[in-house]
Amino acid sequence: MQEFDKKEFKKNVEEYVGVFFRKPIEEASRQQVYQGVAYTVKNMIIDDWLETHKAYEEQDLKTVYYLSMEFLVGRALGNMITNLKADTSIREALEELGYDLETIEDEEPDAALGNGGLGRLAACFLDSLSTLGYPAYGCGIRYKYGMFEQKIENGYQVEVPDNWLKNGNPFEIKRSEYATTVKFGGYVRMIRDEYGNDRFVQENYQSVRAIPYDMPILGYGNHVVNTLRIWDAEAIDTFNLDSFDKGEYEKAVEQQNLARTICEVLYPNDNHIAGKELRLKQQYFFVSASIQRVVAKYMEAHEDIHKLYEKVVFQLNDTHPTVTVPELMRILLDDYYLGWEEAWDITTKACAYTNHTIMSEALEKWPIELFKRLLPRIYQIVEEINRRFILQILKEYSSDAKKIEKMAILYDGQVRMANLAIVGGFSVNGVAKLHTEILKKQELRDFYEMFPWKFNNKTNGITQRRFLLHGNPMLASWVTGKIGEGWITDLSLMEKLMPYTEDEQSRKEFMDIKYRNKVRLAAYIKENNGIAVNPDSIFDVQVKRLHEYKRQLLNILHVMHLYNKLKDNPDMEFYPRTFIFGAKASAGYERAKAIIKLINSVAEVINNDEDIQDKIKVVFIENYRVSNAEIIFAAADVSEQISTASKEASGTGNMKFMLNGALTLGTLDGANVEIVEEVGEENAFLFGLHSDEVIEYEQQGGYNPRELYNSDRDIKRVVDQLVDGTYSREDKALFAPLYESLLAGKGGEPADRYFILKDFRAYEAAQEKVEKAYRNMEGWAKAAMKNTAKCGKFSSDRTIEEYVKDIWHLSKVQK
Ligand code: CJB
Repeated sequence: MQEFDKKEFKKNVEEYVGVFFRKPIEEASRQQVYQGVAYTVKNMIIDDWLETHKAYEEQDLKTVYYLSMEFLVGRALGNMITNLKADTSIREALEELGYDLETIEDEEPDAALGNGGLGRLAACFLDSLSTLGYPAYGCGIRYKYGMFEQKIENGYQVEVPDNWLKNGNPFEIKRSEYATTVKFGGYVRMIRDEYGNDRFVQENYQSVRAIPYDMPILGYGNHVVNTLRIWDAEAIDTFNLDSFDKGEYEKAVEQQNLARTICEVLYPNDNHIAGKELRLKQQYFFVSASIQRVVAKYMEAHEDIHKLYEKVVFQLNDTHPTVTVPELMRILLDDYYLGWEEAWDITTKACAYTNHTIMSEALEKWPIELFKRLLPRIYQIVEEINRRFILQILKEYSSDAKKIEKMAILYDGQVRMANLAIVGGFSVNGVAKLHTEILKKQELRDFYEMFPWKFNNKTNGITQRRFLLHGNPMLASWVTGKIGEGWITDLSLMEKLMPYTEDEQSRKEFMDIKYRNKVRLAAYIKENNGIAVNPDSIFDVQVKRLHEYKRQLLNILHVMHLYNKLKDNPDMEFYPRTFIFGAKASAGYERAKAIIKLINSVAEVINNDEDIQDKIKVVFIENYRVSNAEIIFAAADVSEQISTASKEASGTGNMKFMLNGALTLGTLDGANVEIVEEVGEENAFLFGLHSDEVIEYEQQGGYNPRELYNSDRDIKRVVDQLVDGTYSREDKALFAPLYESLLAGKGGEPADRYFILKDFRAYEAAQEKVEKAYRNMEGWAKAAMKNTAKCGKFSSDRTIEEYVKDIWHLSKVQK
């Protein structure tokens, strides 16, 4: 990139607006100006993008292909400006044009091609890969509709389609020259080729054209631009034949429909598998297109397919892209005519798998009938992988039938994707220390015993470029003022802030910034929710997907309990609190949706009760997403990380809060364990059952919440308030499903499966400690600053360096 030239920049914006909208800039809408700015910024990085790829080719560097159904990248413009280090100059240029940068940024829809943590992690990883200068592609799907937009109507979640492409996407480039064909269905026939070899060919299939769109992923200040390649489907044009019979015509129509539906919408499930046929089509579609292109590109520059793994590594983001294993085998066997052993050697050296959850409802299993019908050749290959693997089990464990039952890839009419991913790759990693230990000792124990060398931990991380530099500019410049700007690319340097925790003036500055960020969030809440909140109150925040295991219900039951106490005892000591929630529930997840309604109903009652004099406010922020997350993290005092121990594989929101100086109130789950290790127990609030206790109860079929309910008046009171109309005057049965989930369970599921009542008193006690700690402002300020100072480990830069060293073995590009 050349030096920034303000005049040139403004001229370009005006020209783009003119060319696209035939308007002088003074008459253009804000959206049109945004488009002009976006194209201008894209223009600024195009040369770097080209040169990066040229350098990769010249240096013949190994590349990681991060295969993921989700990339929750959010908005691109602000991120690019940040990473171009052009924030100040572009801000100035825009001001001269009569706009402020934030207003223009707000015109961009979030690219919400993901549900939550898993998709956002993929986006942070791409940012780090570019910033560190490693060759990488993100490979995914260009969903026409991303994560739905959430509206709250009368307290209920309503899902609105997210038509993020309606104004086009200025940052993408359609690469029709790399289109490939992906085949579904039909049958497999064996033929004998001219050399007398048996070959398998798929016949009578339906196919779609996969078209890649590339989006640039800019490194911070280093001119490295990697690519997020997302695939769209187009129909293969079979209608241009001169004539066709009935069968051909129907097939052409079916192919059109297939192409239309595949990339239509992201499944809005988090930690839960819906098992829909279309989802398997999506998986194979983007995997097949990606792998075909990767192999073709490799062969353009190399002779020997046997060495593919020296230049290529596929990271499977959860089991969703596991068909990578048989697809690569298919290409090697059927297109390159390799023998099974050779093909298997290459495949198992090229694939690596990340596990993101132990929730059983998230374990992907496909009915064999469906899998075979949709992917007949792939199924054959999976069968052979399974056959050989079972022989291996038999060899190592002779006749231990239990081993086969647990480890087989095909079992009980199902294809078990995790087992396939483990067997078909060289690495299996969990996403936090505790999670990896649980995988090794419990969930994947048999596999760990058989392949101990494959298992490793990679504790998640987040990018400080988005979640501090961009999201919290006041704190970012304060940090830079104290310790210089090295932290932007080396977060471990934040440790240098430690001495300032002892300095009164610095603490004052730090808390003053927190206050101003609370004012910013209060303004957002006022504008979006119409609720006035007091920035002097404690901002206690739980933002994440709505899931029973994340226990938003524990949080709101505790709010109900506090309200009861205040009503009983209006003069009790009480530090004003604002409880802030933000969460989307999967569209079909009834209990999760009932919890959203409950939070809003509780908010309605409490926020309008003059008796309690605004001591408690409850706010549910509509449509929680990457762009408003940045504002929320910056303003938080308390970070609620209260999942049932063992259930949250890592969590990454916890890290974003820490970075922004919030104190964790949490269980010993996921990465909370490591956060507390870094910052010290005295600077966090821990409570609740430990993971081994939870696992032990689970092995006994649960515990008896009724005993607790009957013996603890306060618990009984809040639980009863779910069904006595306190929060649902118009319909007492509204929250009955939640009441029942706590006391009765359903369909073999234990009562209070997530130990909400069991942990209630411990949570209450921890909350009391929070209040006490906050009253000591100096102590709180010190602890908050320590959180920021000790967050170095949680940069995704650190995580990526570990993946590179232990799994991917990449070299940095020389530029
Ligand atoms: N995760 O977001 C999802 N979706 C899933 O289907 C499974 C797991 C989350 O992945 C994050 C990134 O690794 C973790 O931090 C989080 O604990 C996990 O729930």
